[in-house]
Amino acid sequence: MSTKTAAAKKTNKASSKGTQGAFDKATYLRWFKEMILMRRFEEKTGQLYTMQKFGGFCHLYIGQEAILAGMITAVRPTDRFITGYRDHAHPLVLGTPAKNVMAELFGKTTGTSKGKGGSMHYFDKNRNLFGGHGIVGGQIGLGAGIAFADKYRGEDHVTLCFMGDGAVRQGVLHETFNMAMTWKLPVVFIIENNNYAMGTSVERTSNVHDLSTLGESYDMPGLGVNGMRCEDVHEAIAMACAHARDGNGPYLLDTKTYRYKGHSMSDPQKYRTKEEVEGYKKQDPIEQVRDTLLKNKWATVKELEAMDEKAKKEVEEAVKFAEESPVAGEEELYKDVYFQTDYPFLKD
Ligand SMILES: Cc1ncc(C[n+]2csc(CCOP(=O)(O)OP(=O)(O)O)c2C)c(N)n1
Ligand SMILES: [Mg+2]
Repeated sequence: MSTKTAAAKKTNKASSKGTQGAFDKATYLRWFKEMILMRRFEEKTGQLYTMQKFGGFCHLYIGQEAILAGMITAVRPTDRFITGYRDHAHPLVLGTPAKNVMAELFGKTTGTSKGKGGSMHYFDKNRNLFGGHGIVGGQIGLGAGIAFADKYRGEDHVTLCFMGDGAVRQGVLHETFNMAMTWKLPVVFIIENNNYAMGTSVERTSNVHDLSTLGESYDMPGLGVNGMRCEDVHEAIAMACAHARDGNGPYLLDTKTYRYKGHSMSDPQKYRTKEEVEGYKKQDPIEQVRDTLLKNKWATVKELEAMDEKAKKEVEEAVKFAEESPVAGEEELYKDVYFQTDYPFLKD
């Protein structure tokens, strides 16, 4: 007997197809501008971490930029966003000034969370960014909760809930998928599938390697997306958001991407070959967008270099700002921090 559900039939296992001709010059320039800033910011962040300018964990987004660039041209600024700890690029693409993103890394009062969140916990209320979560999969239930609040209030926002391929193996995914489908919540689950959870590949984690099928038991539609192409990501997210906004409930997108750097800053990377990394670099999303801009004569090499220089300058200024900003005084320590004294197990 077939166990395929309606959603299984809806699940499109093939990557969405190339649609390069459908996008205009302005969109490609926007993608280039967004991605080059993310790339330069993260390159500098890696250097600063090595120089011990800031501590804690540090997970870089280099290689994965097409997901956020394709996303930003497909959503409304009023939509909601939540993600895991590989989160430096999310505030950048949502428009948080680079200087405040950098200052947060440095633990300074001018950071997005006054330096109390650091690398893994970016929040920006003005841009509807609800974290930055260090607990793998912690954002999955919270993302559905935000969507529930919007539906309850009768607002037509969509929540974009990002997670890694490792996070999908957390139990909370199943509870959340079930409730989100039952209540038809306006949430799009986006797997930033870089094929590794620390050093463990998708293939070693489970017998199910096609992550776009993970919602089938709940009748949730899913789609595999080429996450190295802004065009494919934009199309998939625009479609999934329209589906959710129209009251049809959640969508699952498995965007296949790659991180060029290690999991965090201390990763000997014994689980993959240099050839594998080089293979993905040949599909670099920034280079792809650059090629399209040049081929169509929408920009000259010089103009693109100038955009790159501008991004580098913005990052340099962000570092200067972060270095010169003050650290919080003692009086700040317990402000905006959950602090409860009446736990039964706490003694005076
Ligand atoms: C609940 C929980 N378990 C384990 C960890 C340790 N941990 C940190 S990152 C990570 C891997 C997650 O990989 P993935 O979801 O694919 O995200 P990526 O790092 O590839 O972006 C693990 C197991 C954690 N932070 N939280
Ligand atoms: Mg991963």
